Amino acid sequence: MLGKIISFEGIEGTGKSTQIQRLKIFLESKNIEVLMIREPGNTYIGEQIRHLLQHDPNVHNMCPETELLLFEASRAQLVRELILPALNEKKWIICDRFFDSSAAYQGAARQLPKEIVEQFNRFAVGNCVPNLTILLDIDVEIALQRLQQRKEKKDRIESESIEFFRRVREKYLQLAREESSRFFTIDATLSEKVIAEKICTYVQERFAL
Ligand code: Z5A
Repeated sequence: MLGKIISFEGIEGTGKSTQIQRLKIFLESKNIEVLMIREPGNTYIGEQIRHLLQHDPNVHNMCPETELLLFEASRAQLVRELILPALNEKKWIICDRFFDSSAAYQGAARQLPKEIVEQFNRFAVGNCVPNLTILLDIDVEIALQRLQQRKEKKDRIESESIEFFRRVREKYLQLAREESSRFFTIDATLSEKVIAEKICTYVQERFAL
């Protein structure tokens, strides 16, 4: 049997990184080997692309088409260099974002054609579709308040308008309705502990751990 892929999605500040750490500890307590990845990034190529996409101070005018292709390039490399080998070793992969992020950010928020984004997503990942996608859903204003407490400077995508993030959130909710057997949606305003308990209970039951 191959390993499994669990992806986490949601707008920024929903607590993905926090919950991923907790799920990793839970899975390891069941003697499951876990590989954690984040998009974009992880491979050498992916980290160079992450810098270009988010932090390079010389990037001011990236067009949506380029943005999509860069996310997909990072993803294609990640799948072949890390995810497929780990699945073959029966590891479970926890992804901090995967192709649904492109549907939400580049498709819905940047308003690139849905069909094009879907085609590029398929091209980048091949058969690597998550067994489960956990959507941490939160009101955009609350997520942005959480992020304001951070000291770091906002990156290029974080600097987008509130309307942009509303479109991202709506798209995630739509995907969760359309693919209800893959998605598990959680109210991210609950406490960290309660969210973690809900996720671990769900994963335990779903995969009969
Ligand atoms: N992007 C894209 O456009 N297209 C794509 O295909 C892909 C990505 C793959 C990657 O950002 C950016 O790339 C992202 C989408 C875009 N940009 N935006 N905007 P990233 O990797 O730098 O960051 P992120 O994925 O958006 O996540 P984040 O900022 O690290 O947030 P988070 O992981 O969801 O949340 P957190 O760090 O766990 O928690 C945030 C804060 O809330 C922190 O202070 C916690 O202590 C607090 N927290 C966590 N849980 C709770 C609860 N339950 N209650 C109260 N407070 C909490």
